[in-house]
Amino acid sequence: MSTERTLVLIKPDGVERQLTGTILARIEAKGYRIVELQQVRATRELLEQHYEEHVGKPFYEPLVDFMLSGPTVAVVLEGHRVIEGFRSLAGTTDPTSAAPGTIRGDLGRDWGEKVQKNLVHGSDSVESAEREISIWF
Ligand code: RTP
Ligand code: MG
Repeated sequence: MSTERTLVLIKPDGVERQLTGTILARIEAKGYRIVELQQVRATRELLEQHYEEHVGKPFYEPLVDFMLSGPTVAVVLEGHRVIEGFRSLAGTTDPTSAAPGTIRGDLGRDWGEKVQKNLVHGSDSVESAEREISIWF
């Protein structure tokens, strides 16, 4: 059985642009099940845990400031190979080069800023998913 759970975040740019419904509709159309969902204001402490692998990188501080700029919608998805599947649905990190047909490729904008405001986050492994779900829920 390879039913997995993954943590998806609709980041503050997605919530601000009122794309929550559009993004969730794409996820549901793909067949993934929403098992948890809540809108939250992240704290600096929460983000420090969530982004621990990026602490010290040049984009870390702008990333945290961006994530503090407004509410985030946190979602737990369940499905067959959903970790890889959601990242495929999301597209590559940079919205400019993300493929058309993906969330970032179709809906993401290049804001010309230090951090990639790329609408969504998705866990990248089973271990990350477990760790991140326990941080947000
Ligand atoms: P995510 O974790 O959000 O699903 O995205 P990802 O795996 O594609 O990207 P990752 O390398 O884990 O980076 C986390 C988030 O940091 C921002 N970032 N900006 N300016 C930059 O070069 C840069 N690099 C990363 C993005 O918001 C990225 O999603
Ligand atoms: Mg990542």
